[in-house]
Amino acid sequence: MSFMYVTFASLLVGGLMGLLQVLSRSGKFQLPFGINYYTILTVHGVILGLVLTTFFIIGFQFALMGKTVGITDKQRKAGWLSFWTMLIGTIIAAVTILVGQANVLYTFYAPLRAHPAFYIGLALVIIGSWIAVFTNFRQLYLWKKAHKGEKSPLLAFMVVINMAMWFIASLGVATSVLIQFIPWSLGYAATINVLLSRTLFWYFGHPLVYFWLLPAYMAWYAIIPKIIGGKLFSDSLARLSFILLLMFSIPVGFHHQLTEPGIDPTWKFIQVVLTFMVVIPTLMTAFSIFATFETTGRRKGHKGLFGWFKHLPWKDVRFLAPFIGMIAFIPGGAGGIVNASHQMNTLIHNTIWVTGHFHLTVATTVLLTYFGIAYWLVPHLTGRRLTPKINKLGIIQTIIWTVGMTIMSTAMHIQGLLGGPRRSNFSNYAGGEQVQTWISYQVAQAVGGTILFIGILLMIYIFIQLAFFAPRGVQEFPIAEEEVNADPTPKILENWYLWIGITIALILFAYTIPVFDIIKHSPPGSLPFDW
Ligand code: HAS
Ligand code: CU
Repeated sequence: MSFMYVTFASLLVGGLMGLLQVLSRSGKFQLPFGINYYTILTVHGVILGLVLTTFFIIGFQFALMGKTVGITDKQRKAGWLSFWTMLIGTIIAAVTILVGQANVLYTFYAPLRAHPAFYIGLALVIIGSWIAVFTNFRQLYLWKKAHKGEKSPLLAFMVVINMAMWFIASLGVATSVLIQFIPWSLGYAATINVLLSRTLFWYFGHPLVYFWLLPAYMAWYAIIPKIIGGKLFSDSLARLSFILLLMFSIPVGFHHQLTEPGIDPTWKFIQVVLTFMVVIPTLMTAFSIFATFETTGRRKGHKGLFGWFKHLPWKDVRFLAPFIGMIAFIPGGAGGIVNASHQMNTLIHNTIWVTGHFHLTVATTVLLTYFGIAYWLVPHLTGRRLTPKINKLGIIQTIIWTVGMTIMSTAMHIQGLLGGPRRSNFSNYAGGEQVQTWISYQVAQAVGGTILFIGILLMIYIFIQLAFFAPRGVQEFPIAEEEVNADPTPKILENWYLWIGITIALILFAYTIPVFDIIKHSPPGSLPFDW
């Protein structure tokens, strides 16, 4: 529950920043008190992209582990240590940004330089998350020891995959922060290798987006079926798709650096191929979820080609919110395929199209699923119930979100194609001729963003109701079961040495030579750019 408090406090703070941004970028609104646009942009990205997500995920995963494999007192203490380390890190980083000492955005690209406290705060968030990683590993390990020969519970398996991915990936950003950014910001090193820092960031940055997505997949595979009154579609398929996501999430960071000079195109090509591989487990997921919907509906006796679809529990927000999330992933994922295609990337890179892409993926697909989880997880934890009234408010919230995001994200995609930049405040570029071609889309974003902010206020209200005021009761923790006659899950799917081995081999293959090149052939390091 503590993790949830930080999550929803972050939603409010980060969301307010988002509102200020869309208003500011419309050119019709000046930030008050001389606040720097890039300060609020950094708060927005760090608080929503890094803090909200990480706190929600780790809290949710602790809940899943506790329910499936159990938690000892010692592990609970480790959970608290993880929480406080992350929270202290967050506060240090947040204060540094708010006093204007870290206007470097959430990607903190060198040579933009922040006050050392910003990097130290981020390092603490990562270290805190590692405590959770090893606690979760130990939870499953102890369960396995006590249940020799049995297969691990599906959700615990999924949590461990996500944490393994997170740990391997965050080693990249931790290296960069410890070896490059902290010494440089403290003044021990005069210059910094920009290309290396960005490469280490994206080695982490792409798996980061899958670290956000996998908890949503956990809910789609193993929780939604229970909510709709069905069973797990296939335990083996779910595990296989998580293994593939682990393997193909990390060796692909170059698809964020396709326009970056200094990386051999051959390696960009190889990483793009690996990027496209990730579509396979994603489509496996889509297939099996809709198969669950259909088999459940047919088993309940709904006839015709689409009878099962009509009778899905549309009025249950625990289902509706994640479902809209799934639908948003169709345009969101298709946009990702555009981004990853080298030629098309040259058109959309650094335009607000990319912002449109990730507001569909992380801010709709992922976030609506997180909301869908919170509707039952929060009352479950506080010993309350999701009442029909709050459920209805949740449905309204989901609709507000869908409308606001459709307007904002569509406008972002179109403006991006017209060349509208991302990561920048309003500017008419001294003439304003080109700005005129896209300014109406920018205004549409202000409209969509304002609707979204109303959605955030409603969500905060719902959260407070569920946490403190809803009537006492027992809220179910929905976990789907397997079919009675399900095929046994092949043992090989739990061969951690094999899958982590392949993952590491792929990473070494995709990164060793280009990183070696980057270190060997780099131009002299860059001086800091402070503002
Ligand atoms: Fe992305 C940039 C490529 C997925 C998040 N992405 C970003 C950034 C973020 C982000 C935050 O290659 C910005 C980073 C920054 O600040 O610079 N992305 C992809 C690809 C995928 C992808 C190939 N992204 C995500 C997810 C995210 C996320 C997931 C967050 C959660 N992305 C890129 C690239 C860039 C990028 C480049 C860099 C751009 C640049 O130049 O800067 C894939 O994983 C997508 C696979 C998904 C699909 C869709 C499958 C459809 C499904 C629904 C099926 C439902 C059905 C039912 C079929 C192929 C699962 C239909 C039934 C009905 C009844 C309707
Ligand atoms: Cu990516």
